[in-house]
Amino acid sequence: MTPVPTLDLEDARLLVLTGAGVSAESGLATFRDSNGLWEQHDVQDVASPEGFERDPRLVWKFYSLRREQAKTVQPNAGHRALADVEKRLQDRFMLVTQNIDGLHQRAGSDRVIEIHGSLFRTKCSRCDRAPFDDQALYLEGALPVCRVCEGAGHEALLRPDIVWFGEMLDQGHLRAIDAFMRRDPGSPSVFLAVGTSGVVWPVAGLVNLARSLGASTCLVNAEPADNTSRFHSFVQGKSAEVLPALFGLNRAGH
Ligand code: BJW
Repeated sequence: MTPVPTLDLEDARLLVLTGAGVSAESGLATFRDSNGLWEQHDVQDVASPEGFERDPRLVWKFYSLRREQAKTVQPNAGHRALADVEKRLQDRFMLVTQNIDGLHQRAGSDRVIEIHGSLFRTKCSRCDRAPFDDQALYLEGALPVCRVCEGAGHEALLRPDIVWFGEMLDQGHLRAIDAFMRRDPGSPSVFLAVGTSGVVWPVAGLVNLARSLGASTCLVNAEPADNTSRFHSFVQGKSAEVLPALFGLNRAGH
């Protein structure tokens, strides 16, 4: 681990972006590391609308197994450090997670935007009824169908409420992030990205927006990310070790 500075958050707003690396120390596989999810699955088969159309059973199996596994693991010290700093900063804090595993909320984070969706919500593949909480596993037997569509004489499968490749992110989420970043112009702000390879857009571009608005930017990652050069500082290390130190939580009194 490289030496870890302590972030000066006095009066500052903090926007944190997390990715799969944050949950790695809880035991969940990342996507692009060796032995990651994309090494075992073709991304177009399990994480695209076309893949779902071709083989919905395969897609439901992939997400049902991840649903099952996410419930058996626990948040780690990195998740807890972020929940702790949120308690200190209150409305000066926002957490944007690309993770769909719910571990931030289980660690106590409230101000969370799940920008790529949630493993624990399901929606209709056809109509625009609101997504609903769902813990069910669809590993065998009939696949779930939308009762609303059925009532209207259409056949439509339910699908995970997850943003797949080629799909738009929620515009309300993007507006909320933009508004948070633009609030109180002139006051200090910090953008911190943790455990993400910086490969997937549009989220990989948030660092550019943050910089254009004058934020100081920091990346914490186990290895250099695709967009490392866009950050003012890079701390190489594991998030469960780096985050508590970065927020000064290892000092006496915390
Ligand atoms: C640790 C660690 C430890 C490990 N501590 N660190 C502009 C340019 C090029 C392409 C595009 C573009 N704009 C849009 C696109 C297309 C596409 C895209 O980005 N493609 C690129 C891959 C080339 N984007 C989209 O389609 C998005 N939609 C969109 O933009 O709509 C408009 C549009 C559509 C089409 C064309 C143009 C515009 C939607 C993206 C949806 C992503 N969904 C996924 C899967 C679903 C969720 C799921 O199944 O879980 O979300 S993809 C997958 O990648 C998942 C993740 O959230 C996401 C990011 O991955 P993440 O979190 O960074 O994980 P890894 O594995 O990549 O990295 C982990 C890192 O952690 C590593 O670096 C490790 O070193 C590190 N690490 N242990 C600290 N202990």
